[in-house]
Amino acid sequence: MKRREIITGAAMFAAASALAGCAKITNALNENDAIKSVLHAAEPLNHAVIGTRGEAKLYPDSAIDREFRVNGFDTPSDSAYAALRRDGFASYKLVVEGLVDRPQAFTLAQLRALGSLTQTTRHDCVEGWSAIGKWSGVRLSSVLALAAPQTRARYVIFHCLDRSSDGDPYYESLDMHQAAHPQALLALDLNERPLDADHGAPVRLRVPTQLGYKSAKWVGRIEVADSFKNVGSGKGGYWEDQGYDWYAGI
Ligand SMILES: Nc1nc2c(c(=O)[nH]1)N[C@H]1C(S)=C(S)[C@@H](COP(=O)(O)O)O[C@H]1N2
Ligand SMILES: [Mo]
Repeated sequence: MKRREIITGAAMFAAASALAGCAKITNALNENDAIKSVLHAAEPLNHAVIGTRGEAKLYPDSAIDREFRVNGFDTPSDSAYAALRRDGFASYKLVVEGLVDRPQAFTLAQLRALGSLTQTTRHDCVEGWSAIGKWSGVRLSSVLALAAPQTRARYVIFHCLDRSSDGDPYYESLDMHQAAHPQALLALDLNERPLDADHGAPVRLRVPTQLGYKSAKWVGRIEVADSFKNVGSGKGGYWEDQGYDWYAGI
């Protein structure tokens, strides 16, 4: 836990680049159920061990589930989203703001120009289903680095374009440590095609080291903050506000 507390903000992004350059770390932890259950019994240890250094298993193309299930709230149908959709998201901008030195608003073309990372990983929903998909997009840490998080920054909050049936916006959050994970991806493509609306077009988060609800769809705005206590009911995400675990490590 000490480690997590002392590494914050800008320092994390230097560390992220170093991690991203490392040879692939063993997946033994992910595959060893005995070790996993011990880790789950000790949540702080789990976070420390798997939080950034463990990597989710990568699958071959032959393992891809061609029908990737759709789950969660309804695809946004408000006029703003409908307008974005109508022009193929040409007018969409991903805003990155908050405790950053250089606020950003990226078009999809600009995001794609940042370089593409592809990873075939398994999405695990707490409801008890999984699906393997080939996700491509831009590394979250690359996008954040361009915005230059301030040293006070502790969390990255993802504000989504959809709402619950009660009208509550979907949102999620990662700490700087999780956001720096080399597999944390802002996905633009699923199975080599631009994300369709139901899977979160035009941009969704994919964090294969954490449960499915962390992988926020329809991301409209990324806020870098020192706390998430003033967002939603203050627990760090829509489902966390309903009592789900914030860390949600797999
Ligand atoms: N914005 C938003 N993101 C979301 C959700 C949602 O309802 N709204 N549902 C989450 C849950 S519980 C799961 S399992 C996955 C489902 O993603 P999929 O529809 O691509 O399978 O999205 C996650 N991200
Ligand atoms: Mo889920």
